[in-house]
Amino acid sequence: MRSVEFSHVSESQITRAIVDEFAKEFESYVESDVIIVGGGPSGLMAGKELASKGVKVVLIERNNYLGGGFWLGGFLMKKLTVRAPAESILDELGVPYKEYSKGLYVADAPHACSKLIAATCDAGAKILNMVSLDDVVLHNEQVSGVVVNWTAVSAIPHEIAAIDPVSLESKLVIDATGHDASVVKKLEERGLFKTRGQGAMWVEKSENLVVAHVSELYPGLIVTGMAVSTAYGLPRMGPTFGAMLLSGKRAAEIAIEKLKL
Ligand code: 48H
Repeated sequence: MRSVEFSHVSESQITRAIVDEFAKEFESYVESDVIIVGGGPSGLMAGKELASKGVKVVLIERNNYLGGGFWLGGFLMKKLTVRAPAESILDELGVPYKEYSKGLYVADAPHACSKLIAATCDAGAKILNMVSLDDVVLHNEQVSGVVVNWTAVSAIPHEIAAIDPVSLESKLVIDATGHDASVVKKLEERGLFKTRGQGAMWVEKSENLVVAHVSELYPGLIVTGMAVSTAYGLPRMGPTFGAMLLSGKRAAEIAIEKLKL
């Protein structure tokens, strides 16, 4: 192999580059238009749509990796399905797929997931990974941001270190935390909403209902993806992702309408 001469850069300069750039970016997102909690297919899709329309958006993901359930499709078999008309989103993202039967499309999950992540980042959404939702900011009965902490903090027993979280403010928050509906549950803890819990499997009903129920569930809080099923007690759809992508798109449309007011 031919030798390669890398540029002369010190260890301290590498550290400075990381600290400086993180601090600048983090500071600029302490206040944003929209905070999305959850980086699965619905959250990524909402982030891509919002950022591509010039909305200042930050996406918070508790894991190191983005994508949620979109990496695997179903049953550890890394093939994902969407039903018509959601193949239009695969077209938009440039994801190859095949029509398996009428109106049912199959794609490679890692390929689709990485295209969606790249599209969201390319559109300009900022990502905070390894950061978990701790609470909501509530001003005058309006969700006005989130309280967050490093995910690693939750692994430290409280007796060893009590590490306070910080707040990020926004005009709107989107709950895209999947089955957990973590943001909605923060309202439930205070008696402000009653989640109905996810319904049983019924694919034919489920996807239409999920997209139709994407809404501002509480002032300042829009819900999307599987969090919609959990919040409103809708049937689940199993390993098919059309409603996740289209509900993310719908959440972005609702957010844009609200931001115009
Ligand atoms: C920060 C958090 C927190 C938190 C969770 O589960 P997801 O893929 O969610 P969706 O709704 O975009 O897609 C659901 C889909 O993957 C699925 O499970 C389907 C279609 N199931 C159907 C069925 O019948 O079972 O992604 C949610 C993301 C994950 O990356 C979590 O790590 C993250 O949200 N998250 N991030 N703080 N408190 N809670």
